[in-house]
Amino acid sequence: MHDHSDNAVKVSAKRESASQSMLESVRLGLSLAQKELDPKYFYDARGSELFEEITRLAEYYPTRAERALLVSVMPDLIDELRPASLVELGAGSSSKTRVILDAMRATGEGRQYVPVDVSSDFLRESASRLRHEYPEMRIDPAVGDFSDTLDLPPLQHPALFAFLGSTIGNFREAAAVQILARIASRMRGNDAFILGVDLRKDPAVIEAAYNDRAGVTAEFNLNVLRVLNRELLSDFDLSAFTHRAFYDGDRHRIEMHLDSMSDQDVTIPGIGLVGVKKGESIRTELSYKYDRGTVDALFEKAGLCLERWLTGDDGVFGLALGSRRWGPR
Ligand code: SAH
Ligand code: AVI
Repeated sequence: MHDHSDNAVKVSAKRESASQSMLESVRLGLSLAQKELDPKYFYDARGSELFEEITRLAEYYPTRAERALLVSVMPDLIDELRPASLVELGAGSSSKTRVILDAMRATGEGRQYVPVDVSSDFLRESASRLRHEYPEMRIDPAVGDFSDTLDLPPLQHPALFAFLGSTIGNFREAAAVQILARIASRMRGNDAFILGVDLRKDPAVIEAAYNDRAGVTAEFNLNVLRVLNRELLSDFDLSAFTHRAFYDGDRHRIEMHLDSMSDQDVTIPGIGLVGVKKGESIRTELSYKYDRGTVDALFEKAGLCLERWLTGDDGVFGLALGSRRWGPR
């Protein structure tokens, strides 16, 4: 009984501190000249479902391209690395991860899978499906924000750390390096790391992926306001904002915005009134696109060595295999 109520107190304290940090993050983001929101707030259960829908859109090529690459390289790579565990950051539905889990099953040495995600309910549901599909593996979901800490259960080694889907691209360089360095700090002995990145290509192809005709990306974008209204009791009027996404070829990144259609005052308890002018926007996401050189530089700064760079013949998506750099540079 004690354990149960202690746990309830811990859970409620954790929620309290999460909403306090959301309030701080929103306060800071909306005080900038270019208003900004942290993209992690897209992902409540509905946001995670909308992202899943995005991955099935004709225009959204990254998921299909990464899956094809995983299918072509993972069986041999896993046979070579023979990991006992897989730790995945931002796992979502773990849909593509099954390619890796199947290869781990084939070696007979895969014993543990640790999906890490902020989207708590979605993660737990996905974990319970995985337990049925991979009864021989220990499925240890870890709810958490990898840009803050990486609270992991005890791991079986060698471990393979995976960060797929080009989610690294949603972070500016300094924040991306911090996340990669945090992963590197968890690596022991001959643990390995695999990073999935969307590659630079025809801007029209990239822009289409973030401006689908069915409007799913627009719904996903607006979901951040729905999350804020629920969590912070704010009163954003979703019908007064429209989705806009464009590729910045100089910075090699997509920017996603919510454009305000009118002059409005939004009330956010704990912050107060926030004025948003007609034509002003809130930037909700960046999505950087890479090449081998930029990934190499990120790895270098994070204390990782780029061991292998894998792309399909089409050059659409890249997988970078890394090891921890133990010695001095
Ligand atoms: N890896 C999956 C999902 C990518 S979507 C794929 O490749 O399809 C990005 C995922 O990262 C979402 O599931 C989201 O909830 C999670 N995420 C985003 N920011 C996060 C953060 N700061 N900490 C932990 N998870 C995060
Ligand atoms: C999760 N992340 C890598 C996606 C991306 O492409 O940047 C999120 C997304 N935003 C709009 N569509 C998909």
